[in-house]
Amino acid sequence: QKVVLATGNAGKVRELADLLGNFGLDVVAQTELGVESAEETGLTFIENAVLKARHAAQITGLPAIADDSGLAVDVLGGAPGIYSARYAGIDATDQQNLEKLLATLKDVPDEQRKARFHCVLVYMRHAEDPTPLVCHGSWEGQITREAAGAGGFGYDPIFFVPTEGKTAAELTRDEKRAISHRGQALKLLLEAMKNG
Ligand code: ITT
Repeated sequence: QKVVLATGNAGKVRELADLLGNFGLDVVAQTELGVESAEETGLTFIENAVLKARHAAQITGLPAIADDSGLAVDVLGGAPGIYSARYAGIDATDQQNLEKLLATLKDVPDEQRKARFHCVLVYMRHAEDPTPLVCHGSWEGQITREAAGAGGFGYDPIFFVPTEGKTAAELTRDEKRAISHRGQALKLLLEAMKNG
């Protein structure tokens, strides 16, 4: 079964594609099919994931899987949240976003630096699918004072995972996937897809 992965984010593709492939899906990233990113006008991770999956399904005629995710920082009232990719501006790089967050939290003491990643994965069988599969995972951590580690993507170098004693960027891909927001959402999605 061919499925389009409705993301332009290479980090997400790395963390999702091989397990979906092992599950028996023939995964193609939307960029390989020339699909441009959908406009993310939703106000929730769920809405944005549905928008992205629907857009890719519409253009390709294939079933689609989308990932909407982000980082919610307690002391910022859950920001940057759904705006995580655009935190430092509309075309901001991961590095710029991460630096803006470190600067914003400069005077915040260690015990107030709690944060969590969220990931919503959506599977749509076709663009008009009225009952998409929707799965959510979250991951608790703490924002560091400086970046560490070269793995992962996005905010991983400043996301300290207390259970591992390392940042997310210091974990291997398999270690991250075993516990991350995306790994959890993916496990739920594969179970849901198995059941129809
Ligand atoms: P697509 O919409 O094309 O999938 P995107 O990068 O724009 O790609 P989002 O709108 O979902 O994706 O934004 C997600 C943001 O959250 C982005 O800034 C990521 O770097 C960050 N993020 C999500 N998952 C992450 C993870 O596992 N590690 C670090 N940062 C993550």
